[in-house]
Order: sequence, then structure tokens, then C-alpha cells
Amino acid sequence: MVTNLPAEAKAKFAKYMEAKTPEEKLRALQEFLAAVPKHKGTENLVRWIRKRMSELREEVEERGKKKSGSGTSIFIEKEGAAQIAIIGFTKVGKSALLKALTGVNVTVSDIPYTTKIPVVGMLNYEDIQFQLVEVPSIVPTGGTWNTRTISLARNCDGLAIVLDASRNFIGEFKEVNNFLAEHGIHTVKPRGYMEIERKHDGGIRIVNYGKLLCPESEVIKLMNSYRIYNAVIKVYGEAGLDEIEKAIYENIVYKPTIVILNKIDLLESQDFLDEFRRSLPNEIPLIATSALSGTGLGSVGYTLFQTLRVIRIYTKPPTGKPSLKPLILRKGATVLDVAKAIHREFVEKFSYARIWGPSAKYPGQKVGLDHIVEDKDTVEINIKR
Ligand SMILES: Nc1nc2c(ncn2[C@@H]2O[C@H](COP(=O)(O)OP(=O)(O)OP(=O)(O)O)[C@@H](O)[C@H]2O)c(=O)[nH]1
Ligand SMILES: [Mg+2]
Repeated sequence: MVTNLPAEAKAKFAKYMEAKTPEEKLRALQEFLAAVPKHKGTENLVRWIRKRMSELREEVEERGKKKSGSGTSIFIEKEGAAQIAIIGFTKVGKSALLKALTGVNVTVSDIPYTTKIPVVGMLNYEDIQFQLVEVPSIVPTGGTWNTRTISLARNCDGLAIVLDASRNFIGEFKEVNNFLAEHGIHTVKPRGYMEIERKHDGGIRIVNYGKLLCPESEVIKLMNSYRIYNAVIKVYGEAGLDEIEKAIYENIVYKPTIVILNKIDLLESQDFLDEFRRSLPNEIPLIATSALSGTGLGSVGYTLFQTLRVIRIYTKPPTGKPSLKPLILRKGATVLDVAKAIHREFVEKFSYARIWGPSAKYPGQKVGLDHIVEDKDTVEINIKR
């Protein structure tokens, strides 16, 4: 249900969005909460505000600590084809897996919560590299530790949820999944959802990957009522005004996810594994591994490649050899995306492209900007002289 907030409350929310520091945001949210009328239609919103306020309080606390020198950076710069957050409860073997998969020197230990700051390793799959980031374990009782874990998970391109085969992994998977969902991170594409990217100019632009259930003018009106005048709104699945308002507040994201059931050497009964496999949504693949013996490790790269819908494109100049290093794009990408990734000039002066490989009807097929490329295509872009 759309909340139908009075203009005064929306103005307060606009102030929250403009706030820079956690302290300012917290103060602005407090004012917003006071201005929101309390009734059935705003129940979810009020719940969200309270949750966001408690997260901000933790952030404020964390920053206080940082000033005294004990804080750590929460952003890991992206490298390779995609950044994957390795996430789970303590002692499931995240560090052991990271070490076995990437060779990075990380402490594996029987002491809980050994990994306190994110650790990065590169996993090679054919000519692609995935950046694996072990994030600090989820603490079931919450606390500032989880704020960092969540922000790392929010910023990655995909998730690898690690579970321990010697524990109640079916229950623990649900716990991890719920924990993520509570923080607006979905492991399965919601039926309908939107992502809002705030911009500095360009007005409200709607990019429709799904079905918009209301006129675009209504969307723009709603955004403007929150004083959002410049943004790109991406629509996935079936979504209407409710989903947009939700996106304004909650900032929901979807992360392609794989599940790694580690310590398979300690699995008590195959029945549990079969039951688990059946209970998982279709789009979440399951890999059974043992970081100890090496079982299953070989399929992690391929599974990430599939789940993240990665494709490799080799580019070549009109007279010359294809590049050795591929350009990394996502399934569904077009020649336009290839041109953009090389240089703006290739878009502006585009004449035609020639394609070799899986998407070409015959080698060297001449195509335009809207041609959909496939993994392992070679693309030659010709520009107007
Ligand atoms: N039997 C068996 N033990 C494993 C396996 N993988 C990890 N372990 C053991 O599980 C314990 C925890 O491993 P870690 O990799 O440190 O766990 P973690 O998930 O990184 O936990 P944090 O301390 O929260 O970072 C260690 O004693 C490992 O030796 C495995 O595949 N099989
Ligand atoms: Mg660890």
C-alpha cells in the first residue's frame, strides 16, 4: 500500500537523503519519524525507519572507534570479472576455502571469529578471474560487526553462502537468507522490484527490464514528491508504485547467489544433502566441497561463471589479431555494450561491426549496435572515417 505521506513528511525524508554523515542522517530520520502519521499503511515504513536508525546508531559508534584508530575500511575495490562475497556463520570454513581456491595466505583456525577484516583472493576460471572476498562472519546476536558484513555484501556482484555439512545446514541456510533479506539483500530475484540510482542531472529516466504496472508519469510524480528529480529507475519483473516507494526507502538489491556446503567429508547422511538440494530455489546452485580434501573445489569457478551470467568478448581491430584478454560483460549484452566498453568514440562514430563465434550466423557476419553477443564472440568494430 502506498503510504500517502503528507508533503511535510516527504520533505523531511528528502532532508534525510541529502544528509552526508551518519549523525546528520540519524537526526533527519528522527524528524522524519515524528512527521509520519502512524496507521496501518505506514506500519512497514515505521519499522524500516526504526531499523535504519539503529543501524545508523551503530555506524556512529563505529566511526567514533575509527577515530581512535581501531576501525577498518569497509570497501574493497573491485578487480577481475566480478566480486564475490564469501559469507556465512563462523567456523564453516570460509578461510579454508579461500585459501584452497586462491592460494591466498589467510589464517584458518578452530577459534571462532578469526577473520576480523575482509580477505581477498583471486580465483582463476579459464581466462577469467573472480575476486573472492571473505567477509567477517555473521554474528547471530547482531552488533556493529554485522554492519560491516552487510555493507560488503551490498557492494559485491554475487554471493557465495558457505555452510558446514557437520551442522544443521538446512536451518543455517534459512538463517543466513533471512539475515540478508532483513537488510534488503535478496538471493532470489523478487517478483517485482526496482533499483533507484540517484543522479545529478538528466531527470527521471525509467529503464524497463520487466513490466511497469502504472504510467511512467505516475512514477515521476511520486519521485518528485520525494524531491527526487534526477535518477535512473530500473524495473525488474512486475512492479508498480508500491515497489517504487519501497525502493526509495529500503534500497533493495538482488545478488546472484551460490551455496557451498563445505566439510562434506563430515556429512552424516546423504539424505540431508538430497533434502537440502530439493529445498533450494532453482536459481541457487549448490556445490558440496571439502576444503580439506579438495572435493568439489574444481566446480566453483564454472558455477560462478554460470550464475553471474558472465560472457567474454574478444575485440579485434579491422586489421589485426583479436585481443588475448577478454572484455567481461553479462549475458544479454549487445554490440553497443561492447562499443561502450572500448571507448565512447566507438559508439559515436559507429558504422558496423563484424562478428566471429557463437552469435555469428557465419564467420565475419556484419551486424549493428543491437546485435546480442555471446560468450567467446570476437567483435570487430568499424567506425566512420
Ligand atoms: N573436516 C573439515 N574441516 C574443515 C574444512 N574446512 C575447514 N575446516 C576446519 O574448520 C575450522 C574453521 O575453518 P575456517 O576456515 O577458519 O572458518 P571460517 O569460516 O573462516 O571462520 P571465521 O573464524 O569466522 O573466519 C578450522 O579448524 C578448519 O580446519 C573441511 O572441508 N573439512
Ligand atoms: Mg575466516
